[in-house]
Formats: sequence, C-alpha cells, structure tokens
Amino acid sequence: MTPIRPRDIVIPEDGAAMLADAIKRVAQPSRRAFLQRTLTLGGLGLLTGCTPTSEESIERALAAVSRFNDRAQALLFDPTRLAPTYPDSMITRPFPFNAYYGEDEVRVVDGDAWRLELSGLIADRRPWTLDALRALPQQSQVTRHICVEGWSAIGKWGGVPFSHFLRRVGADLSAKYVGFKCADDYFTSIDMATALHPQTLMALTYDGQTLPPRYGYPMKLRMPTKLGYKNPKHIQAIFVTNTYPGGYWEDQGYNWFGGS
Ligand SMILES: Nc1nc2c(c(=O)[nH]1)N[C@H]1C(S)=C(S)[C@@H](COP(=O)(O)O)O[C@H]1N2
Ligand SMILES: [Mo]
Repeated sequence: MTPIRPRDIVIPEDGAAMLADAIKRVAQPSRRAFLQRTLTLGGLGLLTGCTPTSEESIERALAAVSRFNDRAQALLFDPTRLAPTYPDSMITRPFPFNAYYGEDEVRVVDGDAWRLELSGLIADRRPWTLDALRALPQQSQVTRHICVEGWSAIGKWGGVPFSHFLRRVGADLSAKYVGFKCADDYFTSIDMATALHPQTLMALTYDGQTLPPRYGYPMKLRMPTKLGYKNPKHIQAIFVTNTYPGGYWEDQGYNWFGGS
C-alpha cells in the first residue's frame, strides 16, 4: 500500500454520518467522547493508511486505532509509578456495585469448596484453597476505582500482592498476558507489566472484612492502574500465556489495555 496523501482521500457522500454511527457504537464513553472530538474520516485515513469508505471498514479502522492505543499505553506504562492512595476517611460509602447483571443476580460462591485453578506458563499449577491464599503475605490499599460508565469511588482492598503469588507459583514472568476466568461468565486479561505492578492485589478483603459476594468473593484482582472492567471479580482460574486472550467487554470494543 502506498502512503496516503491528503488529496487522495475521497470522502464518501454519507461518510460523516457513517463515521458518527460507528463512533456511537464504541462502548467506552470516554473513548467515544475522545473520538467524537478528534476524528474525521480523513484523519482516520491518515492514522490507518487507507480511507474507510464503508461502515464495516470504519469499524475496522476504529479497532486499529484502539490497538494502536494499546501499544502506546503499554509503552507509556511506568511499572514503578504508584497510583494515588487516600486516607480511610475518604472511602466512598456505600461503595458502588457493578457487573453486567444486576445486584439481585450476584454470584454466590462456596468459599470452602472453591479452588483457584492455574494453567498455562506456570511451573506449579496445583490449585489453591482460600486458606492457603490467606496464609500468604497480605497488603492493603485505599485507592480509586474508575468505571467507564461514568462513576468513580474510593475503596479499601486487602490481599496478596499478585507479583508475590506469580513468583511463588513459578509463572513465566516474560510471558505477555495473564488471563482470568470468573464464576459468572466474565473474563479478562492483562499485560504482565501490570500483573507485576506493586499495587496489583489478589484482593480477599474489602474495608477490613472478608470480600462480600457483590465485590467478588472469594477473590478479585484489584489494580488501581486500570479501569474498573479490567478488575475481575469471583476469579476461578488464572492462566499465563503469549496468546492474546481478550475479555468480556474488550471483545465488544472496549480498549484492551484499559489504563486509568
Ligand atoms: N466477574 C466479574 N467481574 C467484573 C465485572 C463483572 O460483571 N463480572 N464487572 C466489571 C466492572 S465493569 C466494574 S466497574 C467492576 C465493579 O466492581 P464493584 O462491584 O466492586 O464496584 O467490576 C468489574 N469486574
Ligand atoms: Mo465498569
């Protein structure tokens, strides 16, 4: 493909309307607002190297922009930079509940029968009980959770630093992704740099108490460096892989890196 020159860009007659429609289907409101402010059909052509002329190619071009954004965020991510922390007095009460279903459908997991399953590029893949996780070193943090649906709240989570756990089970720390499967139909995946970030916790408690069902009992991954949808609740299985695992919202167009 030859490099595109601005005068080569042919804007289809209904292109602007198609672009507006495609942007409306971008799931993440902040990204949608950003695209609405900054994107024109010609601009999308310059970014992706070809002029999108159909609705389908506009969606493909938007997905290319999102992948470009993943790479940019990964490059900009500083593995030692800490997210802000807050005093207990600033905790949002009550802390909001969110899931792809309503609070009346919260999954209730039996913690005694629960086993955390491990697979993929991990040396010791024996399953973990809740008590065994509780016996590992614990840390607590008061941080802000930011949901793309337009709310944020400060909460207090306690649990095992994920980097400690990954080293303990002999995970391949040079692998690209860590994936999570949950007790509902949720799943997501993160980059290894974020998995090893000092504030990434396997959270077992909320506000000093056993993690309640609505916040992800028996265990959730809490990362103040990532948006809400990247923080999986009710984790059932963890795997380490070099194959892109996607996620529940990510597969529907949310940006994969999802930094906050
Ligand atoms: N298992 C599971 N984890 C999930 C979700 C979900 O639907 N199921 N929703 C995500 C989204 S979009 C948000 S904002 C947070 C909400 O967490 P909270 O209920 O602790 O506020 O959980 C994330 N993790
Ligand atoms: Mo969210």
